Amino acid sequence: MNVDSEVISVGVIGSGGMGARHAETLSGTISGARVGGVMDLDRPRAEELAANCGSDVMVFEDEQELIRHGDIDAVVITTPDETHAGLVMECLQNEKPVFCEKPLATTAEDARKIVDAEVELDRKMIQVGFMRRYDPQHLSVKNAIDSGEIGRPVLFKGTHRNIGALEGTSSESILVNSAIHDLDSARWMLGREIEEVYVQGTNTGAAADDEVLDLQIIHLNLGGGSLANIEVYVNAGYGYEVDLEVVGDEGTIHIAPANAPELRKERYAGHPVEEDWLERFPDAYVLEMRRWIEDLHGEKLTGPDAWDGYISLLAVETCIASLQSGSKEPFEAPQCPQLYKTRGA
Ligand code: ISE
Repeated sequence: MNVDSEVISVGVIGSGGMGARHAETLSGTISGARVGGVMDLDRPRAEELAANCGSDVMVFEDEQELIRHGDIDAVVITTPDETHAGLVMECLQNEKPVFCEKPLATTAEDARKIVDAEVELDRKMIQVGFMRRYDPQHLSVKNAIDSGEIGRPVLFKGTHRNIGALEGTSSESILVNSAIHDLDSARWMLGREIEEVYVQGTNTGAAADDEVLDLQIIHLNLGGGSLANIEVYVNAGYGYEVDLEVVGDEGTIHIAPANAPELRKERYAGHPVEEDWLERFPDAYVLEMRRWIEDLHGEKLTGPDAWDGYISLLAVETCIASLQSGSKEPFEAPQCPQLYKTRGA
């Protein structure tokens, strides 16, 4: 792509769970890349992560200093959602390729500004962390659909459960922070654009907060007779689960139920459930980083891009409108710029 260095020096902004996972992957598992710097407002945590990633990893307290540093070739952003848009823009202004965790921004308006800035550069610089697209279980379902094994896919049935809501969760932030994965997944799996959304929510009473609609059901119409039905429940309590079945007119396909084998013993049959996304998607996180680095060494970026980040936020905002109006809301995707039409492999 546009990184000439034999070993790409990546600056990681944010040293929490996701930042640490990506940094450790980059320094431990992937050839052609290294962690060049770590930034976090929590300096001791940044220092600890930097030390885990090598002896010569720089530690920054200022994001812009990291982005602008001459020895940083590319950037990974894993900071809180509301900081993403500003940091991605800063990367574009400095012409540094950037891998940004989802969501790309917290409003579609900010995501559109990013798209416009990237189109202006006329070069894809951004990958968004929709890691389900790299999850081997999701990929085997996607490959089956694309090879015609279940005929014409007509229904995406998704379940997305978190063990407990993040601090400060609101009915809207569940859509911005969690359901955005499912909206992207439905578009990607079915290869169609959303045309209409309808969202209902309820407060389950599972957590102290009785205002938040912590269980939401999203209905999507993706055109051509394709539908999606997605449950997002952030206070499931028992564990973390992402489940998917796609129904076609010649059969259905379900992702393999778990990473662990099913045990049958003493009138029990079952398997352990992961605690969170880091436990559930270990391979996906490695594969998305590996591919990103390969693409940076190669011709062009092939992963989920700024357009996917933007469209998913437009869909989120339509979901919020539906939640508030209690009605179906139409969704019309804007014209896709040429830059995003050729996605590579
Ligand atoms: C979290 O930020 C993620 O991205 C997880 O994949 C998702 O399942 C969770 O709901 C989000 O809070």
